[in-house]
Amino acid sequence: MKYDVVIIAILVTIVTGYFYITSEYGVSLVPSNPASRTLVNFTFEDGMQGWSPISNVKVLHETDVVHSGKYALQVKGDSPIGVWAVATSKHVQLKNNTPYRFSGWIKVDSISSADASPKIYLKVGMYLDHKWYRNFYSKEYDLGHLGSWEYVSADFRSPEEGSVDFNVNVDKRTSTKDVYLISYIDDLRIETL
Ligand SMILES: [Ca+2]
Repeated sequence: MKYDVVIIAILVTIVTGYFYITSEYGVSLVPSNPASRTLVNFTFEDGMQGWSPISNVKVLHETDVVHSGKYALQVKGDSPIGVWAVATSKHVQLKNNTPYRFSGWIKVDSISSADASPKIYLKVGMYLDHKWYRNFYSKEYDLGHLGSWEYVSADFRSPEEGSVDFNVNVDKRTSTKDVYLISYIDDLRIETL
């Protein structure tokens, strides 16, 4: 390949997600990205994608405040003492003994609590043979920059045996605090590593 052809191939790869192999005989396409690695992608562009609120919270299909595209999910309301999660996704099946990365974007506009230090996380709840097994938490949302979108992630590996599935949650990481919040989530993804 000539130098300029290599540059063009790199640019095309970045823009399209495909790597074009050029030769004097023609051009062929090799997927370089990893759409096939994405197990689930909560973009909310086609609806609520199976998300539901817990307790007194509401989830709404959001059109004004988005991380990307035209829609996000608004999570708003009072999560009382006695529950951990604020909102939850549908359950999705996982392969056994596989490394995964959960990542996503969350924006908290307002948070208050009778407790002095309420916190908000994204969480992957893992289920083994249809019973809760363990949780994987992102770092907490940085309440020092309320109103900003923040990227959070968590890596985990699925168990070697058994039927494994998960859901994704907006979560307080405690059941002993009430929290009232106005928040948004978008582009939440689980992919294999
Ligand atoms: Ca979106």
